[in-house]
Amino acid sequence: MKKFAVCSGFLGAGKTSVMIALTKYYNTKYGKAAMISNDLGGSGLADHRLALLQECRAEEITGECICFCHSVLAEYLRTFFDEGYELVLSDIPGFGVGALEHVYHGMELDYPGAFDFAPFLVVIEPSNAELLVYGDSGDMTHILHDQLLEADLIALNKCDLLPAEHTAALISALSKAYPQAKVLAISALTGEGLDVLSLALRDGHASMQHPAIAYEEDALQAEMGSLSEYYLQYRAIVCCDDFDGNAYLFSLAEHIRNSLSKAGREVPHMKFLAWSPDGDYGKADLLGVSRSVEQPHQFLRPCADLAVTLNATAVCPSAELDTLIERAVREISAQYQLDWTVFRKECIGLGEE
Ligand SMILES: Nc1nc2c(ncn2[C@@H]2O[C@H](COP(=O)(O)OP(=O)(O)OP(=O)(O)O)[C@@H](O)[C@H]2O)c(=O)[nH]1
Ligand SMILES: [Mg+2]
Repeated sequence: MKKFAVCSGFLGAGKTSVMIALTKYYNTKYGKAAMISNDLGGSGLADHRLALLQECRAEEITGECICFCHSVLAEYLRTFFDEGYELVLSDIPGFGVGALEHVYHGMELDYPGAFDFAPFLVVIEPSNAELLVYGDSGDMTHILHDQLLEADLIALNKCDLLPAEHTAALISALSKAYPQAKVLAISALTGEGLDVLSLALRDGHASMQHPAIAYEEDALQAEMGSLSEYYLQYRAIVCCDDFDGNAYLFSLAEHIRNSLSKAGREVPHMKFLAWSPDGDYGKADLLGVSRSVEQPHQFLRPCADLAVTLNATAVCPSAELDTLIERAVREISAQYQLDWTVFRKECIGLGEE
């Protein structure tokens, strides 16, 4: 059994967290699992680094969506399968809509019979599930709806944040609205539901359905076109003995959140990952300007030398985003007396020339 699964879902739904948790769980229970992080910028993704820091077998495919680079994806899958990996998961950049057609059907056309596709997995977080089930129709709900139409498996993630009866109501509403999919309640954080999800991926098969995606390509492209992708990597040398890496990441995230909010911009997801040479690391996430900064992992020890990676998808013109983030890094790093050197920066306006 050698399966490949796409893990789709909206920005910040928890795709990377689910892939990491599932890969680890699968390794302890069933066999060898591996993961691929896919994004549009150059190499050195925060998601990939996070997977390595958590000791997962992981690779990254950068610079292009796996929708459009089948030979690269096929090469990675063959390598993993030759190494004895039985389940390989990959996420998808942007909104993910169309990935079923482009990745599963596209790969089957290019390499007939070569790969066994696991059920197409879509991860959704409770606030977006609520928007979809109980909210008004709008651009956001159209995108979420189309994502779920593609699903063979829907994983309602972050269930640790909900009371049990609330989870049950959402599962029931999603099952009714998307009868083609099996709907599961999971938590990448606590591990809830990973047993059922693992077995569903291991034993199930992709339906290879052709869903009638209602949202027009043009409208989707316009939505995507309002986004900018930002990738920054720098090294920071600490000058004082009492440097607190967790406070530094929090201050940085808070500064950027406030600046974006003041400018009337939005940030579906921005990741702040920093690690020291001994493998200790801290992570902060911004999941919208109106939500508080989350710190899912904290440094355990003081550190003197840091590598920092910031990745963001923001609803903001690229030049403005660049200026705003640059200023935040400069001001907060000065406050914490860090000597910092940028070694890679990319800012891509998806709708800009
Ligand atoms: N409470 C809780 N938080 C979670 C869970 N899964 C993920 N998160 C948090 O949700 C945020 C986003 O998670 P990611 O895994 O980075 O989401 P993603 O879908 O990969 O995001 P993009 O790569 O931007 O598309 C992070 O702060 C995670 O720590 C969960 O099960 N419970
Ligand atoms: Mg991710």
